[in-house]
Amino acid sequence: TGSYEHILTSTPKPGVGLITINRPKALNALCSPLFVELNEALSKYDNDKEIGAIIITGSEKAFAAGADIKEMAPLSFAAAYNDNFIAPWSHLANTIRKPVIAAVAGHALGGGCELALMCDILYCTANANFGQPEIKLGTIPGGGGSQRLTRLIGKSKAMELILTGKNFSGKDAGEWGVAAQVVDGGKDEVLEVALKTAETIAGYSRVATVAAKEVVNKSQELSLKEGVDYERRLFHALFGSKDQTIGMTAFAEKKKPEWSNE
Ligand code: CO8
Repeated sequence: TGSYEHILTSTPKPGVGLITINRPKALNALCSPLFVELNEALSKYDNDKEIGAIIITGSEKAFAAGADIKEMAPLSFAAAYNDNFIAPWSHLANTIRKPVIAAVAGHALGGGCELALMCDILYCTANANFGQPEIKLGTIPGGGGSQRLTRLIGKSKAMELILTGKNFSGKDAGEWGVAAQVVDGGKDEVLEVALKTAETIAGYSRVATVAAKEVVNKSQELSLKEGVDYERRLFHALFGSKDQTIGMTAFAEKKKPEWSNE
């Protein structure tokens, strides 16, 4: 358990690092100091040999109600540009190599929606409240929402949501393929599902799970041929891992594999 001001961290299951956004006064609005803590906790788990999967969750009311509007309000173009405001948000998507699961209940708006979309697997409650309401504030998404949402749900739907600021439900997120699963109940139930998946992932070889995440993410950036070539190279590379030998030998011997993570 770390000592942070705006987040809580714990390891509720073997191999699982849990980060709970905990800024109830502001519905978990993502102020810059919160993001510094989130990035630090993510890196700590990413570098921890005991951890195989990471979960990010919020409260019953809010996963996160966006970037902190009160912090942003006085910023000038020069201040935002010179300090590359929001850039640290990319840490999760650009740097973290272990699988990250979002367990979303309540509001996931603006930057909160974008944070959920940066995660590798998204679970939510049926009445979770997603949206990119930036247009209502005279601005546009800044944390990748226009890109990730469009890739997930297509141009027309993404345009409609981003241009109107209209929210969409957890149920919609499930139907549109934004969420891997929509869970009946509230935060506890969605977290339970996330924990099960995280525990499963953490039970496999770290070499294989990190490689699996890497190749799936490449599909979002490369052409099909380049992506398949990339996958093939990494697939070949895994013949050099101890765990592939361990896994295949255990299968042949009808034993449970004991992963070395090498
Ligand atoms: N920023 C700062 N404070 C917030 C935010 C926010 N995003 N959201 C809520 N709060 C605060 C409220 O000001 C309020 O504080 P106080 O009690 O001091 O008045 C407290 O949280 C509780 O909120 P409400 O009283 O409004 O609660 P309701 O239940 O009535 O309403 C809503 C809940 C509908 C979620 C409402 O709070 C709301 O509309 N919030 C703003 C949502 C929004 O517009 N989010 C997008 C922000 S813009 C953005 O995220 C740009 C992304 C830029 C890139 C980010 C990088 C990834």
